[in-house]
Amino acid sequence: MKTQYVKRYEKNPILTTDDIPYPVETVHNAGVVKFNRKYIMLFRSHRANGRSIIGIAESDDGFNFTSRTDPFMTPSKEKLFSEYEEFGVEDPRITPLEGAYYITYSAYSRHGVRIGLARTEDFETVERVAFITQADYRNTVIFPEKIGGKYVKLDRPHSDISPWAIWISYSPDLIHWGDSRIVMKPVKYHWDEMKIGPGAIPIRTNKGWLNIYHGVFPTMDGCVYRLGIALHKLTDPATVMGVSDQWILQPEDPWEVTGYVHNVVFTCGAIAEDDGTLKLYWGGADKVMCVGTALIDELVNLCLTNSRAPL
Ligand code: BMA
Repeated sequence: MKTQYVKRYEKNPILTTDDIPYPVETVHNAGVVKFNRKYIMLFRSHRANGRSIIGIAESDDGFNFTSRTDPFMTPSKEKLFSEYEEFGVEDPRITPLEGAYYITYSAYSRHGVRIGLARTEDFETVERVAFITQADYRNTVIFPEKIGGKYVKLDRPHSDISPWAIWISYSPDLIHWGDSRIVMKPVKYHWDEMKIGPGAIPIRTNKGWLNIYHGVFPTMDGCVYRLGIALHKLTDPATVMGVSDQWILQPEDPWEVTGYVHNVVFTCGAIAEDDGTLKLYWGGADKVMCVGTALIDELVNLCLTNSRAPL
């Protein structure tokens, strides 16, 4: 018998290249947020030159999405930003904060990969704010509220000495970040032993912040990307109260097993609904977008009752 923490939507995949009215090779790794009673999805697409842009799709129910006719973000032409985005923009995450929506994305260039911060109030126009890391960072999620008077982010610096892990840092203004500390590491000979990185924007629950992250396991047949969960203390998210020992989602459907990159489920967004359910969005094999539902309480309990050490 297999326990299912995430129930896949029966009509997956929910967005594919066939749905996009401009030429793209992939549709995946999307941030999702509720805005004006609609669901807004910002998704990553490879163009046929192998570099990525960010598109936008909308939905009334969180399952059926329609793409707009034009991409939402392409590499910036503005002087400061263009130098660091020339190879593409990837993996957007959207944090609702103080009446605006902040988008963190991976900016690729000849100088490496770093995290850009953009801002929109209406999902019609978008402005670049700043780069909020140096090179060799990916997977940045900003918490949807200030904690202890500071903005808080989780991200994943590259590392050669220790397996790639999740770090926390703090900011007074969303631009300058510091007080960084490691909060969670991969576990040796475990499903996430090679690297881990933050996925969806942390979800506030009454027992803590639910962090849905990805973990990577190397095999003779290439890497497998799965999703796991951790619970961080509400008032002090540097404290991890529990990390589920088991994954909650792994590549199983044909479009998760085979695609642009095989054996990948990768999340950049989830929506907590008022009825205690979660809509979890993930890219399948770096090629299509999928959705599933879960019970938030069940995930929280899994973090607390069947946990492994965070560090
Ligand atoms: C990571 C990133 C993700 C991608 C994953 C699997 O390094 O590039 O955007 O989904 O690999 O290919």
